[in-house]
Amino acid sequence: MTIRDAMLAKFQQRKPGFSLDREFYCDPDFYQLDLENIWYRDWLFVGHDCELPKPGSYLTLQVGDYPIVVVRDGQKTIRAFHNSCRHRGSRICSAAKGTAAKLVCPYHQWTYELDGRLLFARDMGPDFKPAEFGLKPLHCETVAGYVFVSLAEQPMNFQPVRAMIEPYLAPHRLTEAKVAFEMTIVEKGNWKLTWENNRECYHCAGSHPELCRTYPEAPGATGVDAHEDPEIQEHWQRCEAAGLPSKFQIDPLGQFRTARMPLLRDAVSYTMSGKAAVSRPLSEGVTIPKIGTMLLFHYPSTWNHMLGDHAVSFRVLPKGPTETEVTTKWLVHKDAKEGVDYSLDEMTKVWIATNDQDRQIIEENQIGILSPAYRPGPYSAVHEGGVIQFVDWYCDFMDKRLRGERLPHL
Ligand code: 3BY
Ligand code: FES
Ligand code: FE
Repeated sequence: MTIRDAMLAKFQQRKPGFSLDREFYCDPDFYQLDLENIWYRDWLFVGHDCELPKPGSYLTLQVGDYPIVVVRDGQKTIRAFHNSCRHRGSRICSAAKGTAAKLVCPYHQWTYELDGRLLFARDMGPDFKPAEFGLKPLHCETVAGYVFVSLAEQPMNFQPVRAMIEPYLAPHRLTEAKVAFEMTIVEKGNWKLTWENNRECYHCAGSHPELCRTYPEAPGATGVDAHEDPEIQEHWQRCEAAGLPSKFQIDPLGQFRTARMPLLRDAVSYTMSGKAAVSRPLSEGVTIPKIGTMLLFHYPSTWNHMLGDHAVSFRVLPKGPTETEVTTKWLVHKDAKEGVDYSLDEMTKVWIATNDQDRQIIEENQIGILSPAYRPGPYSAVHEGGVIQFVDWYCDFMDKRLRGERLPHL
């Protein structure tokens, strides 16, 4: 039986509402199927366009086997390329971020224009045609301050993502932002465990004392049954009346969602006091005091919290069958000054603590799953509706991909 058939058989046999079999969380061959069918084919959040402020600004990342560079070209267009030289393949940019007038390979100095064209290659002979050796481009889309790339030759249609998330993000002006602080952690757990943990707040009371000061444990806030919660309904009505798109929306395949959720009591931000962390707000046109948090996820690479005063984005990247990298960025208005308009410590304290708590939970979850005694267990329908949604999305999506079925977005 091939690995593909083994995975398909597991989808056939799986008990809905239960966690997955062990292989999904640790087997290197299953991990490879995840890479090939999800990570190498879907739109992935890579960073914010404010991180590429001028021509020549670039950022790099590694998605599975693929090194990628995202760069703003001379016309200010954001482009993405395979970060692999067309001479003998060396990685070109190795810094996480930087600025370069041209992209110069460190090995033999082949020099590329910011739009990927090969400009210069020393002593390659009269027959050498530089036009044939430009950097290989990736599909790249920018929406409301978010940059997405796809490694697929024929990517999924980005239009449905754009149509849903643009109006929700627009009031938060991520295009006018700067990254005030960022942090990357590695969780020793499969990427799906990172997501399962993110999609529920069943664990919050036990693990997140700082976050629980402001973020509601009510299952509707994190999960998929917000419609049943009168407080959330009331919040949507108030926010939408004030011109802020707020209602829960999820795409037909379940891959991305937007919703604006209330915070607890008088809280307006993720601080220990619940008070705003930034006096010069990021969001604009907000005429009501409590807008809560706009939650956006897009599987498999990002979840986000948009507040009135600042925003927090999270990027997930798989590093191995049992290793996942999570990068968190705190965004403020580009003119906000540290020490004057905000204190970094006040703004970052809650999520630095929360991320570390989540890392520990995920690592313990992974260790327990690695035990041969592990068997899939039942999710709480009350608190873990979001996890059930994620796992159903994953299984359905992979099943269709492995069978070569057309997905509606394609
Ligand atoms: O990190 C998140 O986005 C979710 C919601 C709050 C905590 N966690 C369950
Ligand atoms: Fe890049 Fe030789 S590998 S110049
Ligand atoms: Fe958590």
